[in-house]
Amino acid sequence: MLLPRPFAKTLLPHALDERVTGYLLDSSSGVAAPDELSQVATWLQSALRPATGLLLDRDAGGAIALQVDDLLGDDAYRLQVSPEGVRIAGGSAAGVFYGCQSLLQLLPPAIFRRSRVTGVSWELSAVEVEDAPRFGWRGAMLDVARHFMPKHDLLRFIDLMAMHKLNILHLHLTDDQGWRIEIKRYPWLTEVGAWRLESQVGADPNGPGDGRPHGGFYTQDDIREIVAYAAERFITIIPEIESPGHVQAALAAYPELGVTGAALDVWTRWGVSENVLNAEESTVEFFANVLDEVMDLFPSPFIGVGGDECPKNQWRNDRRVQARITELGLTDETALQAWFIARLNERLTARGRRLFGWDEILEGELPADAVVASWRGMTGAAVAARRGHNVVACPDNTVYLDYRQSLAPDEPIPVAIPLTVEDVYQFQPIPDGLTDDEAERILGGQANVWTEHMDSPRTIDYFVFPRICAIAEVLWSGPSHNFADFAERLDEHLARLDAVGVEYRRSTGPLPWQRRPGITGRPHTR
Ligand code: TNX
Repeated sequence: MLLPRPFAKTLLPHALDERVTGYLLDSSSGVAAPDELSQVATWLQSALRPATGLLLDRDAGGAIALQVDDLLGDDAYRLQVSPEGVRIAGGSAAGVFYGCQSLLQLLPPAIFRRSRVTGVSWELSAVEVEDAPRFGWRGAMLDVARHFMPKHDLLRFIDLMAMHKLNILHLHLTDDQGWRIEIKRYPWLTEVGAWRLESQVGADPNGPGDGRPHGGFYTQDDIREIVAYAAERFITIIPEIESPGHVQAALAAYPELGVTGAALDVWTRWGVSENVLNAEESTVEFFANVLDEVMDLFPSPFIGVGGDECPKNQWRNDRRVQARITELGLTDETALQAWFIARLNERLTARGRRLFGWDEILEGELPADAVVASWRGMTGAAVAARRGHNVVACPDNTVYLDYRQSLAPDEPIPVAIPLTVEDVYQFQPIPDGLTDDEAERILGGQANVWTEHMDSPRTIDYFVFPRICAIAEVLWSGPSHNFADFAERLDEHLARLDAVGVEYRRSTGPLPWQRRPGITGRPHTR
């Protein structure tokens, strides 16, 4: 039996077809899986146990059978529910995992509760679902630099990503306002760089600060734990170490990396600091050494080096930097930035990794293998794809989840333009006008969660949900978007988010998640 609606969705309609008998999960049910799927089986048991109280033992006979089917595409799965039981086949372990996520959605939303729920019958409708993602890069970028997210909360965020079949977590680990990863060779990066005296309040850089110290960092052991936890959920973590701008926290720790050499604080303001790296060989070496430790920790094929928003004033006005430009035979400051990125690229490619950076890295020579994150709209995506680069689409005017969610005066922070659920649902990761070959270079897209104005997991919940549900669906499903259909399924999905305890933004007004009329244009303030 096929689903009554066309399939390829991240959010499943709950009531599928009540006339057909399905399968009841009870104490006789077990999970059966070959060894290669034991990790997924364990995950499924732990997902089903808290609410149901069922053991679902591996040797109980196995009414839930997991298997790999080589005929299916890598991340694809087939999910069958009949009165005899449940069968989940995947093209790979990841595919089986996505099938398990769909299985949870077929159960009553209370399955997502973390404690025993009584009086619920854990019944599954009879279905047959075949599904596969559209894109291989279904991501979220989380900025743990502006506000540190403790490990426990980060693991929870990873679980929420997995629930939405997202598979890439781009972790923004360093910025002007904080350095969040232990680097053994340079301990002051975290001893000094992970802590700031206070934080700017709201959008006004000239207003008073909040007077509260803020900080924190992940030890290398923490990172190993986080990477493993994500891998068990088929999520790759892509670390990002910003350079040559957005580095004031590093300069506070090691002022010799800077142009002026002046003593600096870890920045307490938002925005883009003027303080950038100098162009000495020793500075390149410092950052390459940092990347070495980062590569030891993160198996990801892609390593982020940042490259965005590097103000050039200090370079323009500094004699030593100007002498370096001449010495290196470069034309100007833009070429210097490209030179810096290319030097880091050498260290990454020497270890078989690929450089990943923001679209500013297109402003100059860029190694062919580099992957470009297009954030200033979709222009960078088109340019990069035409030049032969792989692209990740994350245009700020569609998928920036720090942007406000309405024009209402009670939005926590009036950042930029409003982006409603419907707005983000219009996300088209492939820009218009590309040839088929060029379009192939778009790996997918990601939601970007910048945290200047999010100082707790609760606030992050509010900004991220339910907008990320819409982005996850766009990245999983085909190019045709039917918002009305999605909105209906989203309504059902909110019950799941409630059960998990996500403090999403509740809709107001008669047209819950719809675009407010009359709002156009790009943001000018952030
Ligand atoms: C621009 S997007 C930035 C971030 C800010 C964000 C705020 C990008 C590559 N750089 O540093 O946090 O705007 O919306």
